[in-house]
Amino acid sequence: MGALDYSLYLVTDRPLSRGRPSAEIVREAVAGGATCVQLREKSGDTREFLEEARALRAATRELGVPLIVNDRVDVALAVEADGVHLGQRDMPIADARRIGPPGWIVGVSAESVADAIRAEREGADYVGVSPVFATPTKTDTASPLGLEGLRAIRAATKLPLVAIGGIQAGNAREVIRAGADGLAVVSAIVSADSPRQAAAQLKREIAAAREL
Ligand code: TZP
Ligand code: MG
Repeated sequence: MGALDYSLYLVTDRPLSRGRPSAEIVREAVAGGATCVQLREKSGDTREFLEEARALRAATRELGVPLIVNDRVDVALAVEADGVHLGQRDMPIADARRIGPPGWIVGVSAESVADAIRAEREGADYVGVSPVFATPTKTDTASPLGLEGLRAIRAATKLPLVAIGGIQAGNAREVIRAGADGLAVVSAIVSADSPRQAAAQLKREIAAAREL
């Protein structure tokens, strides 16, 4: 797979989706302009994770957007996802590369400049800058980097940066202006009355920030 469009990177979250299936959220969000989808499952067993992954693989294929699986290299491989997203305590990049197919996308979360530099050296395809702002969606995060922290990571690596944590329409422009190539969003899309409209609004903010 060539360079991805990370502009609006939807990260799924079933508990925050108000009873709507993730495949439906994905369809709506992509209709609104989401360019990339990450399946993130933090509870349930492997079978359940796999079923979700298969459903999202079918939907994302049909929609023509890449599917990245969070944490689980085995699940990503089993459903032929486009790649995997790894945290600092997940499988190292080199191991994921060794067992993944050629051209696999390997993204890594960085909570500091040092993490981002290491991710680049180890061959990550992109860096998730985490978290930019405080968020109730993930409670075990490092302290928020803020826009300053994001700028520092921007200055330290050439890799595409996908910012995550507390991102919504009201702060989207400043995050892009601070150097993010894309916005990774959970609650502002999955919990919205209309994930389609929420995604479209975020896309407009991204476009506006890039025009400045
Ligand atoms: N990693 C760092 S913050 C976060 C993840 C998965 C959650 C972001 O959720 P939200 O609802 O977009 O703030
Ligand atoms: Mg992880």
